[in-house]
Amino acid sequence: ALDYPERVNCGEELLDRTIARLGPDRPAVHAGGVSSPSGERSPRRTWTYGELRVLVDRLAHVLRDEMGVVPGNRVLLRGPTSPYLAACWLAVMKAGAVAVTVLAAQRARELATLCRLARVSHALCDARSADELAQAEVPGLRTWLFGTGDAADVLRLAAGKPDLFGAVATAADDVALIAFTSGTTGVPKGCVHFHRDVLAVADTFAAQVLRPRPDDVFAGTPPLGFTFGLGGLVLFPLRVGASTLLDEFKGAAQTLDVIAQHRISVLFTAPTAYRALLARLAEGDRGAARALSTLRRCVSAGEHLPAATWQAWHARTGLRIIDGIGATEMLHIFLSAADEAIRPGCTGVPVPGFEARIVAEGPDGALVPVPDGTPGLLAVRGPVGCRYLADERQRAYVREGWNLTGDTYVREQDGYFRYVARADDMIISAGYNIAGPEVEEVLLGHPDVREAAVVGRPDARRGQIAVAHVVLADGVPADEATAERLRQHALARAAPYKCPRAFVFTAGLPRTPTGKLQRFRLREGGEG
Ligand code: 3SK
Repeated sequence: ALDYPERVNCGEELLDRTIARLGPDRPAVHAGGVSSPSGERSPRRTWTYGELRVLVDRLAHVLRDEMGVVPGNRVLLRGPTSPYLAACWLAVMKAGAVAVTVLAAQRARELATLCRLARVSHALCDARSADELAQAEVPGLRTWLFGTGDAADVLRLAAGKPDLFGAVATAADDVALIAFTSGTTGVPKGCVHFHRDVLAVADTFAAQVLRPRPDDVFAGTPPLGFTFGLGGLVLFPLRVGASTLLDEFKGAAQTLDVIAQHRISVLFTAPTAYRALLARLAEGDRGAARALSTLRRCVSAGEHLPAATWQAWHARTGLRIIDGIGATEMLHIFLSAADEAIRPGCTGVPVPGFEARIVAEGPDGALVPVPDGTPGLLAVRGPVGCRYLADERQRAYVREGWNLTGDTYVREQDGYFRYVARADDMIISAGYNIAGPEVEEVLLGHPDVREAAVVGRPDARRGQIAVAHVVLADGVPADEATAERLRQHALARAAPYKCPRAFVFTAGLPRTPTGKLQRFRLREGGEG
């Protein structure tokens, strides 16, 4: 059982306690070594745990003494992934304030809404992301920038501050973090998480499924404003004294290069990125294959990982991807499996500390468990859970003590949980229920297919028909012959009623800034 003391500060736990156990001289954070399209590499730099603590503690002094932040104040954190953004996050924790994490991709109008909902009083913002925040014109917001290089730069101010800051003795259930989710559409919801929640995700999924080591080097593509990235790139490595690359990189070529440069051993990314890496490896790039030799753990979340992608990655690299489902409401991953316990195509089993079951709504509105093998709503409970910031939707998410994540799942007889679809994404065609992800999985098994999304389109005769939006592999013609090949491929592997009745070839699929597929845009007729 997770038993945290009544007073615990997660920033202090992640930094000071780790230093107390392993000393200050281990590498903590790396940056740089990322090559631009012109081939120039950004300079590399590493901060030890001791150096990171000095930076964080000085920033905590700036927060308190210059910015006037008091415990409980909500501080917006905004910027591309960087050691400074992570240091600001840790400083906010140690100062006893509340980090309101947003994505660098969020626009002024969205930022204004988030600041209003979270009652943000202060902001710490990377100079590269400052314009949009200024345009948000948040009343009363006190914004401080880092990375300007001028006298008011928070980093300059920090340089003049003492090296040590006594962390505020927060209660285990004081609010540490507000993370926003709008799912794939809709009005944003602020998810409140406590200091103990931050530690709990590191002590459950990370400690018991991922099992990182102090000599691991972490990297990944999810931004720190997405709790998938915050956990994978900050909380999990620091909790065990490992090091982490905090820099921006994207696309298969940069990812492979970064893995090779920094000898990355733990990778966090999404299914789409694994497929893009596979496509790159298939081009026969020998250097690319060698680059992966340091990897020992690969984590996939953010979207369902099709068995075809898992198998292809395993066949190419020998590595077994650790799939997981998480949610901003739950802070991080709650169903997963590692090593020999992995069953490709199934997400896994409840992470130790969590319970999960499949339920349906009974006639009286109460939740009733459904038998194994039957699709139903995924319900989960554990050491973390959903606490929306003043939002009616709390009552729909947490029912009878269970968190209803909005996913349709099946629990197999052996206790493994298999993803079916988002509950509101089922396609109903001529009375049949079709789960888009199941058909996508079939299509992704065809070598001509790079990405696939299957959604419903209104149809006078059938109510809806399944339409496959497909990104083809390089060089495959987008023509009727290809559509026919894919149709035959699907017909040979899935019941005819599930097979797409139309194919749309597209250059890319619409995604949220956190990489989730926006099915509603495809349903509305939008493409990549
Ligand atoms: O939303 C998700 O998909 C997710 C996955 C893993 C960890 C955290 C999150 C929010």
